[in-house]
Amino acid sequence: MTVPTTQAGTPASILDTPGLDPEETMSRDELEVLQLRRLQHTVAYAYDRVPLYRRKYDDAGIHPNDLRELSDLGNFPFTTKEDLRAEYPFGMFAVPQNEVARIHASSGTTGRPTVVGYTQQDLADWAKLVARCFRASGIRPGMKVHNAYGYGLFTGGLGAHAGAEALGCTVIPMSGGQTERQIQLIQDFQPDAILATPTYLLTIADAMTHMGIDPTSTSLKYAVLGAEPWTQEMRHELEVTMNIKACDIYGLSEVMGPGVAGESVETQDGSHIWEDHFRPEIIDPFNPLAGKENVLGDGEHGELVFTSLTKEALPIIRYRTKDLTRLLPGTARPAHRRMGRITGRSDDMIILRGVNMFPSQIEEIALRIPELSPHFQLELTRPEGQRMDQLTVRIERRESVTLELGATAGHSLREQIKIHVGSSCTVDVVDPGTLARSNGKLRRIYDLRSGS
Ligand code: DLL
Repeated sequence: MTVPTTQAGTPASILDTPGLDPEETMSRDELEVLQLRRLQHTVAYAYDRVPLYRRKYDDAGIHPNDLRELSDLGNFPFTTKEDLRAEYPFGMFAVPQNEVARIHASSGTTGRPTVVGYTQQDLADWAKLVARCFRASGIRPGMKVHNAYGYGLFTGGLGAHAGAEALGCTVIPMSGGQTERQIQLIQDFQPDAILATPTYLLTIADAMTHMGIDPTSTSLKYAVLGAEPWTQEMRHELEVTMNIKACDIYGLSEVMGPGVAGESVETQDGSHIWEDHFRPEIIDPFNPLAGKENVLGDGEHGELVFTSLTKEALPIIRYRTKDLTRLLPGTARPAHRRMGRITGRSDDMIILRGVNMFPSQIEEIALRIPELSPHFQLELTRPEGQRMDQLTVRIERRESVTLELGATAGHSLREQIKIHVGSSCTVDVVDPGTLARSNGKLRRIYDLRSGS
């Protein structure tokens, strides 16, 4: 999501939304008092109960008592995905197993899965925060909500489910996949809102058209989309195609799941981080030394780092998300800072002939060319005997566009990428309906370079 840099101000009417939590309307000063109290508790709690934190802090010569003001957090060591993997499965848990009410885990495609746990209190806090996001996105108690996030070990399905219930909605627990059935149920049950990844909502809209259903004619009015990067251009595409208001929801399993941050429908200017439960920091990912001088200021781009302030089963301190963004002042919830658009993850960055690029940049450029669809893949190859990597953007032309016009649009995409990203690539415009569709988080990059 592209976010304006200036603070838009907060019309009083937004803060009059019925049912807001008191923490949503408190002042920044009040919020920081609460943060410091909770932070001091969490760091001491983690040090007492989780051997990894004790070891790390002892090795670094730092103690929870050294945390006297919020910025002192910058002196504590980071926690990484590798730490969680090394402690697989339950080494990071701060409570005995009989107090763990739920376990989730990442898919673990690139190694051991990371396992996270929740006490009953954690689950209640999580549901409250997801409900907060949905309310901000326009959903109200009594509405019917179609949940197309995947149920299971992934935090999306059950996390969104509990949040919608906590808000007082009627939940339709559809999960991901079975697209035709989803569409049938949307037709029959007439939900007001849909929860899905942006690319899966695109799949649904696309399939509706193929089934002869006008996607603008459904009962849906709101969509709360997340779990993968998406752009302002994608928001526009989905809002127009489906005649809905689409807001962002952000989160990650290691920190909680969906609901760490959520966007307001009135401003649609990026997700507010719920700072009564999480303390965000931005660091330089390429110089991630501990020490508060390495924490970047608000507005500066870098890697997002989170510390949980209330979690019991899995307190997480200075977790490096690998998500690249910046912190911006709060608008619709003035005390809570917003996160800018996530440009990408540091591990999704393509380095092509020395130029850094992210799939979201291609999305942004491609969607401004009317003949091209939002369905695209990026293929990285290194042709035999060559030292340079090659990027091929494979993208579908829109249904109504001829082969010739599609090819011209492809040339234009190649030019625009050269101008805006600064690197040459090949663009292959393919027939509509030929690229794999998303069922949840879409894989955009196919890295076919030998040895990778
Ligand atoms: O994707 C949690 C979630 C579920 C969020 C449903 C929103 C909706 P993980 O599977 O642990 O958790 O993946 C977390 O997904 O570090 C980001 O890279 C990415 N991500 C999540 N939300 C957004 C978003 C869930 N709104 C990883 N925009 C994170 C961009 C997102 N990227």
